[in-house]
Amino acid sequence: MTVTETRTEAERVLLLSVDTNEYDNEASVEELKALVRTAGGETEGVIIQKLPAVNPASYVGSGKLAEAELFCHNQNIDLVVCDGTLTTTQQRYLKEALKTRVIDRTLLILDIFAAGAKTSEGKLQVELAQMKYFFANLTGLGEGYSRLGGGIGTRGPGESKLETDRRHFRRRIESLERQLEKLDKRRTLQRERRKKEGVVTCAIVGYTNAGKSTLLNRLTDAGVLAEDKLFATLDPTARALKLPDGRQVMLIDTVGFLSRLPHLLIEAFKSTLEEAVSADLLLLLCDACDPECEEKLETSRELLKELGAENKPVITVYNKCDLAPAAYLTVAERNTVAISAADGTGIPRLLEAVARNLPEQVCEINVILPYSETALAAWLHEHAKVRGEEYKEDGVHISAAVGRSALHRFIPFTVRE
Ligand SMILES: Nc1nc2c(ncn2[C@@H]2O[C@H](COP(=O)(O)OP(=O)(O)OP(=O)(O)O)[C@@H](O)[C@H]2O)c(=O)[nH]1
Ligand SMILES: [Mg+2]
Repeated sequence: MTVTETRTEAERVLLLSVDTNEYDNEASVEELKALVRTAGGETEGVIIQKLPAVNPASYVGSGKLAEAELFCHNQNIDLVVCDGTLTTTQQRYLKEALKTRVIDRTLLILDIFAAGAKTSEGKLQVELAQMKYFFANLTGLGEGYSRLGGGIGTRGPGESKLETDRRHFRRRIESLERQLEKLDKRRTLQRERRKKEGVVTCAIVGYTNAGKSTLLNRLTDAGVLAEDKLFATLDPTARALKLPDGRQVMLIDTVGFLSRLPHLLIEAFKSTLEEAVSADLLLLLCDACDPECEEKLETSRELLKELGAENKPVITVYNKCDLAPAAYLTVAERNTVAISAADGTGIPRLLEAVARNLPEQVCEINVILPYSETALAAWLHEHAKVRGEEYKEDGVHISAAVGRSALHRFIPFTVRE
C-alpha cells in the first residue's frame, strides 16, 4: 500500500523579536508562534534581542542580524517574521541581508484574516486593512525616494509611478470605505429594529481561540466553524437562544481579540466589533487552562473599554474547564461562571447568570382601555413609558413601552395601529 502525501510542506519560519521591555515579550512571541501555525508555517527558531529601542535601519543589531542570516542559510528558512511593525526601510534591509521574504506581525495577521474572511463585509474589511497597510508603506517608500533626492534620474518615472500607485490606493480605500459605510448603516438599522421589537442581545466576546464559537454551537444549533486556530471566526453570527424561563435572547458570536492587535485591524473591523459591544449583555470568555488567562482577560477588558463598552453588564466565563477541573471550584465570584463548552458542564449555571443579568425586555403596545379600567391606565403611567394618550368615546387610547413581565395584563386591550 502506498500513502500519498497530500499536505503541502509547511513554510519554515524564523521569528525575530526585539524586547524593549514595553510589553510581555515572551507571551507575545508565543502568540506569534500560534499565528504562524495558523497561517500554515512552522517556527524553526526564535531570535530575541534585548534593546532599548528597535534599530531604525535593520530592526535588530548587527550581531543578531549575522546570527539570523546564518540560521536562515543553515535551516533553509523560507520566511522571517518580525514581532513588531516594520518600516519599509527595515523590511527592505532585512530582506536583502537575510535573503528571504520578511514580513511583520501586522502583515501575518492580515494574511490570516484574508484567508478566513467569508462574507462580503468581512472581505471588504480585510481588503481595507490591507490597502491601508500598503498605503502606509508606500508613503514610507516615498520618503526613502525623496531622501535619495537630487541625482539625475532618481526622480522622474519613479516618482510618477509612485504617484499613480498612491492615487490608485487612495481611490480604492475611499471606495471600500464607502461600501463599508453602507453596510454599517444597514447593520445599525437592523440593530435599531431589534431594539424596537424588544429583542435582547447577548454577545460572546473574548480572546481568539477561547471557545466562543464552540459555546454558540453548544447553546444553539448554529453550526459555526470552531477550530484550534486563531481567528477562525471573522464574521458575526447571531442565533436565537431560548432561556429556561422562556425568554429569548439573540446570541452573537464574533471576531476574537488579541494583545497588540494592530490598530488598523481594529479600525477595519470596528463595525463588526461594535455589533458585539452594542449588545445588552456580554459573555467575556477565556480559556481557563491558558497560563496567560488573567492577562488575556485584562487585554479583552481594555479593548472593550476602548470600544466604548465599559458600562455593559459582563459575565466572565472560564471555558475549557474539562481540561482544568480545579477551575470549577475556584470560580466563586458573582457573575463569574466556569464551564466546558465542549462537554456542556456548567451550562445551566451560565444560563441562570444570563437570565439574571438580562435587562427586562420592553415591548411597545397600543391599547384601548375602557373607562372601567382606570387602574390599568394609572399603572401604565407609574410603571411604563407612556408615549401617547387620547381620550375617546370607546376608552383611553394609550401607546406605551411596557416591561414584558407585565405584558399579559394588557393583551386583552391591545389593538394594531
Ligand atoms: N477541551 C476543550 N476544548 C474546547 C472547549 N471549547 C472550545 N474548545 C476548543 O478550542 C478551540 C477553539 O474553539 P473556537 O470555538 O473555534 O474558539 P473561538 O473563540 O471561536 O476562536 P476564534 O473564532 O478563532 O477567535 C477548538 O479546537 C475547540 O474545539 C472546551 O470547553 N474544552
Ligand atoms: Mg470562533
